[in-house]
Amino acid sequence: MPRQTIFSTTKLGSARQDAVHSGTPEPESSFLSEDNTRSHFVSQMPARRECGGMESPMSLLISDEHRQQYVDDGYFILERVIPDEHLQIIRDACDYLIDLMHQEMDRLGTDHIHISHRGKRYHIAKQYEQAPRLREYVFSDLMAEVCRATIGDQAYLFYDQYVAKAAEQGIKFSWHQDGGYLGFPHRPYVTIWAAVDDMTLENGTAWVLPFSTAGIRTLVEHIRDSETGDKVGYFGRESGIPAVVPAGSLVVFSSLTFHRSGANTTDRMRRAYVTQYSPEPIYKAGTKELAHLAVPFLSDGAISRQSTQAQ
Ligand SMILES: O=C(O)CCC(=O)C(=O)O
Repeated sequence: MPRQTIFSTTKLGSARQDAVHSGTPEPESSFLSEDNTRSHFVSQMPARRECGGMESPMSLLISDEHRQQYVDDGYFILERVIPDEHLQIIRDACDYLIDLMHQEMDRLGTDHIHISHRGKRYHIAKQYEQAPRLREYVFSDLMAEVCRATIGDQAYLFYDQYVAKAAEQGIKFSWHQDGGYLGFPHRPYVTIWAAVDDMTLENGTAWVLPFSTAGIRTLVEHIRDSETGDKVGYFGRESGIPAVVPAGSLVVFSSLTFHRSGANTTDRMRRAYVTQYSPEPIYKAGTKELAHLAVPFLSDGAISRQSTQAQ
């Protein structure tokens, strides 16, 4: 059955708004703007795909409208597109990586490493090779399809990061461009934020600020928040658009797109897994030293063998 791509800008009724705020499971997920207007493209999947099936439908997932939204506003979302098997791999990786982070905190005698805070919020970066089978997702057909649609036919894994917010403790994450953490001009790369759990306003989902709302699509200077360690790049009044999406969805945005996330006020952990791909290796400004990773992924649009073989 072909997937249906819808673009809608629909005023939503108050019943729907109540459902969002009460945490009632939603029949359909969406980005909601502040004025309660839905304004994004939705790829509807009749069911989750199996891994390794005969079907190769990936090109159907990303429409011309998604591509245009990425150009115009710096983001798009794909709902329920992560195959079940990969979602399970990502979930299993969470406990494993948090355990490693605790071991490292213990070793250093601290409860705070970079922007991770023990028992509250974890940002576990560049550990994809540690967690069993995680690379299968990182270098999957799905990631390849998103890369081709956003940064083109050359792609390198630049960064990966687990972002887990503990129940009732998970603190918010400030407005930033991912490029703000890099801190120097670069050819934009793409961030693929995967919802590992159902995402709600209450559990601290991610919010994006479309280019057209921010009024800017270039890198801005970020300022470090001394309390959280977060870098902050937007101080305006816009609140952005929250990603109220089911587990298995992707929020795809540019390294120049402002985004943030809320606090987790629920009694369950909220998990997201982020991978970033660049169209070329990124070196620290004025040096030949890589800023982060540069694992070859796509070459002329094809998945490179290097990325599929275990290191
Ligand atoms: O999942 C989140 O809380 C947001 C993560 C984020 O903004 C980032 O990793 O840049």
